[in-house]
Amino acid sequence: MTPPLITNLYTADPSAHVFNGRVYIYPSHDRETDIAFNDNGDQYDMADYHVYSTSTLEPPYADVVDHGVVLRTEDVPWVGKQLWAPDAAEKDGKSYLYFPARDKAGVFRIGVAVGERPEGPFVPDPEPIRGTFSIDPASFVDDTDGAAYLYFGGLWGGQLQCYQGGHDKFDTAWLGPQEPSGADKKALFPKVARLSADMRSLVDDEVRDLVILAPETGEPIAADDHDRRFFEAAWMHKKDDTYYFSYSTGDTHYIVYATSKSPLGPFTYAGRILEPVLGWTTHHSIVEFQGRWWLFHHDCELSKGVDHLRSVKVKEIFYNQEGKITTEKPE
Ligand code: FUB
Repeated sequence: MTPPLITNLYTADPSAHVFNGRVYIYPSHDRETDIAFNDNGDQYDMADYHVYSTSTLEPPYADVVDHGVVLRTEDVPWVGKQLWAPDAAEKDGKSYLYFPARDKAGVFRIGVAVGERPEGPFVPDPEPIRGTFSIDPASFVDDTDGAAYLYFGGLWGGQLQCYQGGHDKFDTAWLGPQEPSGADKKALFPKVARLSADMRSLVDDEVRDLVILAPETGEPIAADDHDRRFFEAAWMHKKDDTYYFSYSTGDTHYIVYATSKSPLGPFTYAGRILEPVLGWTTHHSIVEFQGRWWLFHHDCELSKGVDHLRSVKVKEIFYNQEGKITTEKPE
């Protein structure tokens, strides 16, 4: 059994980046609650973020540093509750923490907080990023041209299904653990937006669908294709000239990926990266460090299977000659 990378707290949804030659990890901070479990995710009632860093990804993980609390619910004027999966970016000497939370009306939004260093602390903007909604922001700065993107979205408790009538129309009839289904229905797409030069707003407030196609038909993945349709946990990375968009399939518990030659897509489904782990949720990130590629993820082994008490782990991944991701080292 792989040991957890982080053991001083329960942590989940790890977004890993290499800044200044060191790996920084931006996880959710899970905590005990007496909230009844449900499929809306109410039991994931997190109230602050810690940042971690390390210079080595080999056990026994002797150099993992907890940089302490970098942002709390009460620091952010618009937040009501549930600080879910965050991500971070660095640009022009400043650090940016992107985070989803329910606002005071219970609607998930995405906020940004700015810091002077990757380990924080971070000062939040007073309002959520205009144009954003739902959960699980993932930022990506393209090394080709420096353009920055924000990917986001999540079904059921993440509320993505409430925007089928338009990005500015929140339909409360779709609240809860539901999504489109039926023979001729397309899956809902994750979202992508360009980040402005200040990294704190979207270019033209514009949010687009990130289309994921089935390779065998060239058509969008079907809503009933629960082994491959997007559920939550967006992540983008690039290797050579290929963009890899990876995500969780939610109720089928896989981490899967799709590829494209553009960060805006369309993407074509390409395969699985992680089989189901112990616990309902699965969420990950992928980063290159010292010439090797690493999959950060979480499971519930340390809490002996308590769904909302998760622990961050890391394992090496590989690419075959065609650029397909594999968890086994090719011969
Ligand atoms: O941690 C809360 C939620 O659980 C995340 O936002 C989802 O991706 C799932 O991991």
